[in-house]
Amino acid sequence: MSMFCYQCQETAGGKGCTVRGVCGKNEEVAKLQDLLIYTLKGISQIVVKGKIDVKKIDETNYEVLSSLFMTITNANFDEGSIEKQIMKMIAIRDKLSSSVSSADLHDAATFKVTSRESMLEKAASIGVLATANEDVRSLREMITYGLKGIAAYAEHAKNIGKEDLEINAFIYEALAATLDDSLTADDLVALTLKTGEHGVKVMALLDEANTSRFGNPEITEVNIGVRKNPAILISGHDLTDLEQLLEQTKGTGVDVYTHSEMLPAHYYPAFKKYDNFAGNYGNAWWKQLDEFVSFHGPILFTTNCIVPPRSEEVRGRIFTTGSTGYPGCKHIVADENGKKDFSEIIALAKTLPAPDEIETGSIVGGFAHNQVIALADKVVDAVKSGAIKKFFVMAGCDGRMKSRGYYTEFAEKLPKDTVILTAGCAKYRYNKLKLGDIGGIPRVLDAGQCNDSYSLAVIALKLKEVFGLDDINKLPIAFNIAWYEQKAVIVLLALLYLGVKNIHLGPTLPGFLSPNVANVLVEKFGIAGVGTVDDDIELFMNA
Ligand code: SF4
Ligand code: SF3
Repeated sequence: MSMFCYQCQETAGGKGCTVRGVCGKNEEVAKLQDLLIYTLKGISQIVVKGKIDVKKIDETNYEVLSSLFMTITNANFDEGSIEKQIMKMIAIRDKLSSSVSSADLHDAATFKVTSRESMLEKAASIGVLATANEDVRSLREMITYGLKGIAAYAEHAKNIGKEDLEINAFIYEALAATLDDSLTADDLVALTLKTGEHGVKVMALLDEANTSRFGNPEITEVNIGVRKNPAILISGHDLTDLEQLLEQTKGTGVDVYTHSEMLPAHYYPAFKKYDNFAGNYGNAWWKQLDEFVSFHGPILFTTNCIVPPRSEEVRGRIFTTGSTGYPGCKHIVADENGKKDFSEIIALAKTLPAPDEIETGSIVGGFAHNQVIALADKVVDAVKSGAIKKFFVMAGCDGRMKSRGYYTEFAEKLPKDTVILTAGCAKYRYNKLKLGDIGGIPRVLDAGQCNDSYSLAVIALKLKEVFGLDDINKLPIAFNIAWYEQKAVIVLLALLYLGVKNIHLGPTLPGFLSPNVANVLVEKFGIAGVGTVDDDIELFMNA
């Protein structure tokens, strides 16, 4: 076996990618990512054992977040930048370790590598399968994937100047715990829930960062057609990158369109003042292979999901920044003040044709907590009168598997007196269907990006309060979540921490769940997979 990765929903055969990732990740990238995570575990052990004050290691805190983010599915395919990051983290590690006796440290905190070759050799013995017990392995990995999601959201918040060092401290504690052979499966289950608790914290932090900087999302109609100007497509989740791009393209005659998870940026008041912020082009991440061809202009990736491009022509138009990377694509780094120079992208855009029209019309979104709570009276009345029978939280990710057609069919077949609450790129499976409204409340309410699943939890907690219930599970809300990458893992763990039961998770259950760990999730939390659309709707409506 040359590599092993089972962190995402599309893992080969539902069990693990062993030759090459279904995502396109090659053996070298997979191994280097394993080694990067291993190095972070070593750093974490040093921080925990050395009782190092996280307030005093700002650079380490940030670089740990970035490193975790680099290993999220579809974020970084560039061997060179992962290799550089490993060297950087080893240097940070060795500086920190002077305060701890090396006799107390794990190999992850002391190993040495000098070249790409020695890294690959080392990686062969420290990957996921190095943990022999499949239940311990399953829990260690679930915690690690949750931490990747936490890191991604914490990095976005930090880019806006907000941080909560308690979250960084928890990342060290949890990563160090994955090296600790004395912990039992029960200890690790408890740590998994604690990871969920920090998932709630980090999503709240990012929500606070985004809304304090860009305003509260509001109901917005987003154009999905095109204009006649040359244009740049921006994808991923980082709103500070978008803000800088809009500032730099202002008045240049170059339009900016969002792709996939950047769509919800249109809901923020701060971005409405840019006349060149033209609309959303296309659909969820996996459709980029065709959509980037017809877009014609440059594409800027601020985070995942990158799909390896089919042609050199498209590759030549892709730029990466932040934790993303792709071999042969220009990577834009921030200066010491966080400023990024996008002039090369703008200059390239001016030489290229305007996008081809692939759709026309508009879609509506912007139903984050503040907006929905402003409509609370209307929503509560609709529930009390029986006009709305049930809400369906269908947040999460989209993906390429045919079986995800389930979510489109599910949305279409849901009774007309139900409302879908969504967030994340899962929405593209049904956000362009004509599902109508209930007394002016659209039947699909999009809160935003995957991290805005936090908004859906806030809305649920508010409804619980309004209806005077003592348990979130007594609300007329069902959870039918679609997952793909590790941010969805932290969203799921956050919901479990909040006490949400009977979540259905699809289109398939994670390959990283061992049978025993899957049983714990079923018994303790009522987690289930998905069945047929008709059976599931009947089950949910009668629950
Ligand atoms: Fe396979 Fe997913 Fe890992 Fe890519 S991220 S190698 S598709 S399990
Ligand atoms: Fe999508 Fe990649 Fe997860 Fe942020 S962009 S939800 S998959």
